[in-house]
Amino acid sequence: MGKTITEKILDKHIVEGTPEKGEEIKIKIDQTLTQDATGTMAYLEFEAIGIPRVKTELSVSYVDHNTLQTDFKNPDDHIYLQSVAARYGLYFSRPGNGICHQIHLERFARPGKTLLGSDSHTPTAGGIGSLAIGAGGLNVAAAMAGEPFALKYPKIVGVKLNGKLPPWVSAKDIILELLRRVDVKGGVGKVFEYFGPGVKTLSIPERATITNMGTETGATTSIFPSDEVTRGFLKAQGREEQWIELKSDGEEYYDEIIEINLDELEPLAALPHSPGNVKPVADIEGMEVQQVAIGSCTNSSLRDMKVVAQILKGKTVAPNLSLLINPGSRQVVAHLVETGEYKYLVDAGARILENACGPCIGMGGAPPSGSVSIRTYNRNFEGRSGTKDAKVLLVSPETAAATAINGVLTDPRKLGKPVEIVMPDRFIINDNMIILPLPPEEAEKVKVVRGPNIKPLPEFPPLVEKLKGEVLIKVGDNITTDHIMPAGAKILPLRSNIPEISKYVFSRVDEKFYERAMEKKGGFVIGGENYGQGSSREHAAIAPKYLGVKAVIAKSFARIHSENLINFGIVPLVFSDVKDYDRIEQGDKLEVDVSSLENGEATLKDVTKGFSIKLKHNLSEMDIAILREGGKLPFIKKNIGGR
Ligand code: MIC
Ligand code: SF4
Repeated sequence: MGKTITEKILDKHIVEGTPEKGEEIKIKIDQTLTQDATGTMAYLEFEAIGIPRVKTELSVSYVDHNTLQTDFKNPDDHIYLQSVAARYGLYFSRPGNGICHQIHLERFARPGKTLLGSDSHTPTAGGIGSLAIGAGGLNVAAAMAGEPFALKYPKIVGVKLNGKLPPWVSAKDIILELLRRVDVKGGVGKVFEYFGPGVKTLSIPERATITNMGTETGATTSIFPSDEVTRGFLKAQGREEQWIELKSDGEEYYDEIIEINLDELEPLAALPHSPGNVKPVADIEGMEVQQVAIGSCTNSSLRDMKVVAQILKGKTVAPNLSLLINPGSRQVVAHLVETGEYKYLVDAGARILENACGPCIGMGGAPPSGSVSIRTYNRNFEGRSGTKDAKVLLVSPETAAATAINGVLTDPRKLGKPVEIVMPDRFIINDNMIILPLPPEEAEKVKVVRGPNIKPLPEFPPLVEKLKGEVLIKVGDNITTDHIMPAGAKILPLRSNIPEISKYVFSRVDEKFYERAMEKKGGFVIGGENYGQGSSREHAAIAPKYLGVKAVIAKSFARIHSENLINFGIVPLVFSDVKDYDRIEQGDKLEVDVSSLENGEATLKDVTKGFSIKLKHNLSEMDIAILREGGKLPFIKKNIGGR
């Protein structure tokens, strides 16, 4: 029987379980990536597992999130990461080299390989035909230790691209169109696999923009075929020998098909505060704008920067706004410098920032109060920019650049004749900011350096059968990990220090949460649909666990967050009847009986109101075993530690 690309890669990597939709399988992981904000924790976990060297084909540690360095904390983390990489056989991409997903695509991602990354936008590598999945740091640490990654065999949605994009419409508009149709949880439990005649019209960075932001649908991952375009990109990166062809055996093998006619697309924008809130730019044109920000792992490739440079050529950034640009990597900058296009950006008055995540994660570049910020990024959750009342719209580089010169939200089609860009046949390859893994004999001698900000991992006891406590907070639908554990310039530097970062749990939603959790000695969280959407940060699980959160009871969960909750011993439970959500309030005293999780159930007694309800869960046998041990670290130590 024929197969899709996803099935071909999954079936080649499967080490446990049966390849049937919805069944739990375990797959071998070929490559891993981490970034610094999740990486310090991931390597502390890897160290705790006790394996002398990574067992993957390739593992890379990137530094791109925490580069503000307002005090010793971030640089200390960087030194820790560099020394850990040297000690355990990893590649280390030095700060300044660029954004992890952009560099991975340029230098390491390979068609047909599996990649697990401690960042939710790891699927960027799907643009080159890699099966790339985002996960919590502990799952990545386990993969580096040679453990397979567990996932539910996904449904495979074929996204058929017909035709060709019209002028001024680009890859970002394709993924915004998909988000418009399926919204922020339409991808849960699914892989979006692209096919059809439109695929060959898209370059690898354009494909990567689409797979990157596929994350915002909640999908397990997104993937493109590996074709002649892929081969050309790999050749231009000096790694043509890594090319293999990957294509689906036919439309009939997809579980569902979504068709997008590229010719019919127009410039789109995701309005505040959700990437799924998509409208045509033409409908909201003329909106006053105070900031334009171009970059992030979604739109910082050479293709995107060249388009922006050509639009800005000979123009000046409008006086009422500020234009911030983060190129994705040094390779991108080197090209822009070589062709003179960098000068177009400088001359136009762009504020060119470091090759890093920057304002995307609130590390500088916060917009003014109550302002509108037009960004090429992938997330516009409330407060993520660092300014609570700012309104962030997500758009293509074309729309952003047109807006930057016009001063108001502008449909780029208004600019007239489309700009032309010339892509190089061969990229400028300079890996001098990537430190290679040391041979084992030398690696063993390396001493890991731990600054004072790097605190040991807290240890958590095994699960008890009856969980008791108060509802500490009740939240609505689509609560993001940015709500649960905010990032930004003040909080991100605390990622290696759980006691400190815990003080900010839910701080943007309810300033009193930390105090209350401490006073009540922990308790429960009640959530709506898609609880924990967004980032892979396991701090959104570890920090609540540290504050004594025992279970989260929600209408449904986002995949990565649910995995993180399990990994740190917080039980993710689901209402059997969603109407029960309305019956429970903050402050209610609850007793949750988890003694029968193995039978697929749990019961909740609301002691305050005097009623009992049934709960369910989506936990596998292994998840339950992990929870019973008190989390994945004690579980792994028991099963593979010291091997
Ligand atoms: C994000 O875009 O939210 C982040 C910051 O890259 C996160 C990872 C993190 O919180 O460190 C992600 O997407 O997983
Ligand atoms: Fe960095 Fe933003 Fe991409 Fe996250 S989404 S990896 S913060 S650029």
